[in-house]
Amino acid sequence: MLMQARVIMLVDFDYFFAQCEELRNPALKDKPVVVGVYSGRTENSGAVSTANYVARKFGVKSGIPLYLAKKRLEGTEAVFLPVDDEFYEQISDKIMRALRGYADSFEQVGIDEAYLDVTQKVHGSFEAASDLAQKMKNAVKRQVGIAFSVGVGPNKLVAKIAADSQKPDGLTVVKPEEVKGFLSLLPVNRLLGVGRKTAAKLGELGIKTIGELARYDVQRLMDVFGKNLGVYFHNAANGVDNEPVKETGEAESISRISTLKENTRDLMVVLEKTDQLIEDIHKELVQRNISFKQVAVIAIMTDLSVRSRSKTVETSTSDVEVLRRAVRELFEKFLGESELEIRRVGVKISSFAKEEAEQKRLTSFFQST
Ligand code: TTP
Ligand code: CA
Repeated sequence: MLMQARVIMLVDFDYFFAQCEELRNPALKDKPVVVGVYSGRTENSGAVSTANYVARKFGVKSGIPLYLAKKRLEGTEAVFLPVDDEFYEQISDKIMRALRGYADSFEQVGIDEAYLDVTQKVHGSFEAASDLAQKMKNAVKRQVGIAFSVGVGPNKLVAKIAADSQKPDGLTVVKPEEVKGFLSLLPVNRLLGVGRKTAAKLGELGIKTIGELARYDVQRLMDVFGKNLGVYFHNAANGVDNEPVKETGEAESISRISTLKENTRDLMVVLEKTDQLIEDIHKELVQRNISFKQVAVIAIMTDLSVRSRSKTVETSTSDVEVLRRAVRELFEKFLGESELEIRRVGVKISSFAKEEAEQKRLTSFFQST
């Protein structure tokens, strides 16, 4: 069977920590924003995690000392903020969740990058992939309020370099026939694994651009860098990369929790609230194309103690009715066992399985009959 060419995307959130800060405080948007890790020794000791593009115009970027950033931004309305990982994590999860649904397989890399294999989704078409990427950008902008850059290419290596080549809010598509031309004039340090030392070593061989590296005798590269690295450099420079997009684990549970209008022991009042939570959970379930086996309810009582009850349903399912019945059953039982009033209620599902694609299900159906 002929292997179909792959269509791979790399999504990279723009100036991520600083963009998150702009999201919760839009008044920051026109000012230089610097997010830093304060080491706490003196008021200004520490380093810049990232900065928005307004600050970058003043030469402020990831890794430089905070005192230097302060100096470069003197006389501006610059705002300096400490890193708030938990908040960025939350935003990141929201975006990742939204993106997953667009991919055949999805691999999150760190807090602000993800690879998507969309080959099937776009039937191998790079034009369709470009439209899909634009759709993703619009949807995330609308749903979460965050902008990102996308690179589209025939493999992870090209997708990544494509994404880097146009930021922020970029969309760069490199078709298979364009790969060599796209890479050839870029400096070698744009390749993963080529740091300062390697770049210097390559420079000694007269290799400055990826194109020069691509044309260089592979045997000589192997002599200088060893077999594995030599072959890797040769392939990478030629835009060859067969690394698959590896499905990364998704959050192991989905939960929603909410405060009741008034403290209660009334099952109907509780279920009215949990119905809203269930609807929300079910949306995410469908979006992520997974099914659950474990259902738990959480009750936070008026004395703020936290109680929970759980059960395992018979078969893995994504059926919202099964979820509703289980939640009802658990709360019925729980209310019979406790005396305090409930203040907040929660619903949590876990033990996920991937819902099989329709096609696979049909195939196994035919095989089993
Ligand atoms: P990057 O994707 O490298 O940078 P960025 O998202 O800030 O900017 P760009 O628009 O160029 O993509 O890093 C992602 C986040 O990781 C960044 O927002 C902050 C954090 N980070 C650090 O804390 N220290 C660092 O040295 C770097 C490079 C990033
Ligand atoms: Ca980024």
